[in-house]
Amino acid sequence: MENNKKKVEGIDAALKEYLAGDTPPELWDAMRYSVFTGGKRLRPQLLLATCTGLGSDVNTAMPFACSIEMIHTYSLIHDDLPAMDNDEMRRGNPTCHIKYGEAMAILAGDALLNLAFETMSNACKEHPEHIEAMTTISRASGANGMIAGQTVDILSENKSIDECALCYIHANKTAALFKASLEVGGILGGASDSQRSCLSEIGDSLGRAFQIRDDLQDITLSTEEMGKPAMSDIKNNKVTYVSLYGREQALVDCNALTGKARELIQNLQLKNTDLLSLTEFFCV
Ligand code: GRG
Repeated sequence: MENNKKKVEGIDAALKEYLAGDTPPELWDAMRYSVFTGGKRLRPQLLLATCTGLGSDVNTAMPFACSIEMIHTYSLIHDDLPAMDNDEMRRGNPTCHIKYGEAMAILAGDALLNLAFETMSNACKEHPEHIEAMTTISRASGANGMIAGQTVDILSENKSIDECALCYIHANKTAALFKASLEVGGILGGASDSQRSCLSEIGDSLGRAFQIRDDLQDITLSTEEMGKPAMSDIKNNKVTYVSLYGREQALVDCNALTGKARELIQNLQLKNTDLLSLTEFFCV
């Protein structure tokens, strides 16, 4: 845990440097508020753990790790907006639009997305061979990834969707960024083709497990423990993994996906156990 705290501090220190702008202050305050209110930094940690596990250093990977976190944060700001999930609390604090107003929240999200790509393109100036890492993140966060998942999720509200549609939503809305974190760690760490396909599978499994865990927590944790209203999916009339398969099956499937990811990680014979340790966040 001490080791994990140090890693999160390293990511936070780098994010602070990228988010050092201050004009206009209202915009940068809203951006910093959303980035620095208690995120677990799971995606950047996965990216860095993969890269260092393959023997590469943290510094080359840090701009990409921070960019994934900026994109994740923008997606949360926009997801909380009245036009999407209409949430007033996140991580135990008022959501960005509640604190800064809807217009500033939209702009803060837009600005974080742009800052992510500015950060990655600056990194690619020094290492043009890392352009593939930026392409991977663009694809995973865009209309063939996270935004596609969010679109189908929004279109499915108040509808009884089937297993196939729910699988599509989870694979794209949630798992795509986790998968990209592992893939980018692999690209920057110089993984072989077979290691890279293994990393994609690990990222996809962890991402799906994470969403099932989130669905389980929605019905088992209190509002205080969640940092946002409990039972929100049920209240919003959304089909979840738990409502479709039942709690027992969801527990089994979440742990099976994490177990599969652990097995694949062990087969990779990485140079440290950081990636394996991170899988603890994906079990129930
Ligand atoms: C608005 C384009 C767009 C996409 C939104 C991320 C997302 C897509 C929606 C969030 C809805 C949700 C609760 C998804 C479940 C998985 C998830 C992303 C949970 C939050 O991730 P954590 O726990 O967040 O890693 P922290 O707070 O640790 O940063």
